[in-house]
Amino acid sequence: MDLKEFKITLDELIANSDLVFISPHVRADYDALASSIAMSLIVKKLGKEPFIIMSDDIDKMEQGMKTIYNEAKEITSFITKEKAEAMVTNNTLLITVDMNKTYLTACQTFLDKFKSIAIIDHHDKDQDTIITDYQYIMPKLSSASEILTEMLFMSNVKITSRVADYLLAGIFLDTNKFTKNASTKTMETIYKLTKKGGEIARVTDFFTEDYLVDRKIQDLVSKTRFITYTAAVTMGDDNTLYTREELAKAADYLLKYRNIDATFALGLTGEDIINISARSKGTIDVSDVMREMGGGGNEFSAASQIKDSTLEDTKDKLTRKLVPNCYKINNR
Ligand SMILES: [Mn+2]
Repeated sequence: MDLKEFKITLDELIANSDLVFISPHVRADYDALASSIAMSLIVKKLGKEPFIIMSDDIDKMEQGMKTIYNEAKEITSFITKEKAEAMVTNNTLLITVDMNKTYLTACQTFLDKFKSIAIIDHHDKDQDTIITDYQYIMPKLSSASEILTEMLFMSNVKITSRVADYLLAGIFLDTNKFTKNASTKTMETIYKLTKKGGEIARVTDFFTEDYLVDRKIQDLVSKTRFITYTAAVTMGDDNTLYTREELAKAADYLLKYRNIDATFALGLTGEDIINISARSKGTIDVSDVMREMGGGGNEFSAASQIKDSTLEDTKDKLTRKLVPNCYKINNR
């Protein structure tokens, strides 16, 4: 389905609903938050009051995300999943953005209460994808923000310079600073957003790290070992807890080196919980490797979570899965 057709259907769904909720994925990132805000502006333009379901701990968000969240409260409404469940009527529409899996929405436990669900996303579908006829899922596109930018233009919604900044931040994140999976179409979207007053300099400000977090990520980077000539793996120690974002940043950082095709950062994210963040320039499909480790993603960006294992054992297992995958590529 092309976006125009989908948009016509979605506009009808919105018009025929008495309440519209928007759900980004849990542990929202810039792309999820920006696309939720954009979606809410489209709903408003159609004369309905939207609510973005946000059950993440705001205090634990990184600074740039907090800034966007606090500013966006002035132009849209955020509610917790408890409030949403209490408000849901027999004619409520749920629009999920930047995700399509049942376990990634804060409304997982009451999904059956929605009259309709529409999905706007750029991640692959799998057996956990929410079942609905209303889907616009385009795994080739850089980000949900890219899709929502086009939808804002289609809806003639006024895009302020600040909303343009948010959407640019979503694209910036999902394309590793406009370097990965950024098509001509992505560049066109960036151009359109900068014409609306969005500024890359302000966008990079969102991502400015505080010193201690940056040191932690660089420590991880310095522990990198090469499993094959082109695959880099770094592993935290038994005494350091990381956030998934920190692991993702270490993996992103390592990808900048010329000889490296794929990067893997693993570390403890909780008691007996290990996370792996994987990134690729595209030659090694990291989603294949992460699927074998119980996770998923796309060829450029994937992750997995492992319970009841040790860091060493997890690294050994990853290495065993990784070597044949690299071999496959190098002998293609
Ligand atoms: Mn995204």
